[in-house]
Amino acid sequence: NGHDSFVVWFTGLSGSGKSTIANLVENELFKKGIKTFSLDGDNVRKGLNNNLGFTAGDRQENLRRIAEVAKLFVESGSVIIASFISPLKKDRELIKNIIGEDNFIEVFVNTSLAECERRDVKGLYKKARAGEIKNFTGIDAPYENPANPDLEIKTEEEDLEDALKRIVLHLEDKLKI
Ligand code: GGZ
Repeated sequence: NGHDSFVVWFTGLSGSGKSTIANLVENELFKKGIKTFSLDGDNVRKGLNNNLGFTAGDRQENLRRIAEVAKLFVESGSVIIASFISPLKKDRELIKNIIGEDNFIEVFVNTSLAECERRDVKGLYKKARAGEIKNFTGIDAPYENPANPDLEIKTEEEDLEDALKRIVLHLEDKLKI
């Protein structure tokens, strides 16, 4: 049962590398003639969800709306690449139920908190440690590791190119190409 529209959902800590990997995947699919559309904090939290913050309730509503939007895109025939921390199991279950299990590919970008904090690309961990940002995932808000992701990328152990190949192979299988 081949699919030509589905959602690839990247979950992982802030700074884990979700967006970097998502962009590479999008580029690879583009080369194969598959047009994708990306959803991430940059285009969603500034617009559709600009009334939401980072409490547990706001995150759930953020993710619920994104899942509903992704579902609409899937109905229109698109491949969606979504990159959100999506820290809680129950919220990821909700997302999967909205989108539909058959159309949902969960990719866990597993970078340890220690490594994300060491990289601290945007300086957010430093601010969270200083108490300047509250409810920061990994510091004073939880991240629950996915138990059974479709794919898991350990960025500290696996070469980025190898990880990319693994994801693309999985998607090619799904796309029957
Ligand atoms: C986590 C936060 C927070 C708090 C601002 N906790 O690395 P970034 O900057 O660019 O990506 C993070 C983004 C997380 O938004 P999501 O919509 O992916 O989160 S969730 O799925 O939990 O709804 C980070 C920034 O927003 N950011 N404050 N307190 N990340």
